[in-house]
Amino acid sequence: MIQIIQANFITSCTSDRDMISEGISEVAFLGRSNVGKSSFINTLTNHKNLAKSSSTPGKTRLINFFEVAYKKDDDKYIVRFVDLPGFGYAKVSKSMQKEWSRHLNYFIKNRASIRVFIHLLDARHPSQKIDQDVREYLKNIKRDDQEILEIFTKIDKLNQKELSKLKRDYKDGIFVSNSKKRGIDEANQKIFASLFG
Ligand SMILES: Nc1nc2c(ncn2[C@@H]2O[C@H](COP(=O)(O)OP(=O)(O)OP(=O)(O)O)[C@@H](O)[C@H]2O)c(=O)[nH]1
Ligand SMILES: [Mg+2]
Repeated sequence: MIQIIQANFITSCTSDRDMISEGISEVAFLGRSNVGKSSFINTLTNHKNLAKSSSTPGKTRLINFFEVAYKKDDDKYIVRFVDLPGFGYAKVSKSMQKEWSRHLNYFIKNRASIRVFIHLLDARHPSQKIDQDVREYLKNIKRDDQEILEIFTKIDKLNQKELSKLKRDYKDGIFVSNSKKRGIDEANQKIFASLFG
C-alpha cells in the first residue's frame, strides 16, 4: 500500500537564476493551460489548496515546488512535485509566451532531478496538435533515467462509452477525475513505481 502522508509548498521560482537546488527526485507536471495540473496535485496529495487552481486559464505562472512524502510499508520516501505553467495560454502577449516557453524549455531539459514527466491531457480532447507536440518533445529529450506518464483528466465529463474508447486508444494511459476523485490511487501507485521501480 502506497500513500502520500505529507505534502507542503516549498517555493516558487521565476527564473533560472533563483532556481532551488537539485538532489531530490522530482515529478514534473506539464500540459495545456486549464487541463487540471494544479488540481491533480491537490487530489494526489489530498489537499484542497496546496497548488492554486482556477477556472481562469493561466493561473500557474511560476515554477512551484512541493515536498511530498510517500509511505510504503514502514518506509518513508521524500520527493518533490513541480507544478509548471500551462502551455498555450493565449491571453498573454506573444513576447511573454516566448519568454515562458524559453524558460520552461530550459528547465525541463536541464533539470537533472526530474525522474518522471507527467503529461496531462484533457480526456475530452486527447489528440490535439499541441499534445502530440508535447509527446514528441518529451520523447526526444527524455533521458534513460526518466519516465513519461500520460494522465487523462476530467473523465467525469465522458460517458461510459467514450471512456471505454479512450482506454482502448491509450492503453498505457491513466484516467482520472479530480472533481470526482477517480483513478487517484492508481495514479499514485504508477507515479511511485516510476520513481522507485
Ligand atoms: N470536471 C472536472 N474539472 C476539473 C478537473 N480537474 C480540474 N478541473 C477544473 O479545471 C479548471 C482548471 O484546473 P487547474 O488545476 O487550475 O488547471 P491547470 O492545468 O493547473 O491550469 P494552469 O495553471 O492555467 O496551467 C478548474 O476550474 C478545475 O476545477 C476534473 O477532473 N474534472
Ligand atoms: Mg496550474
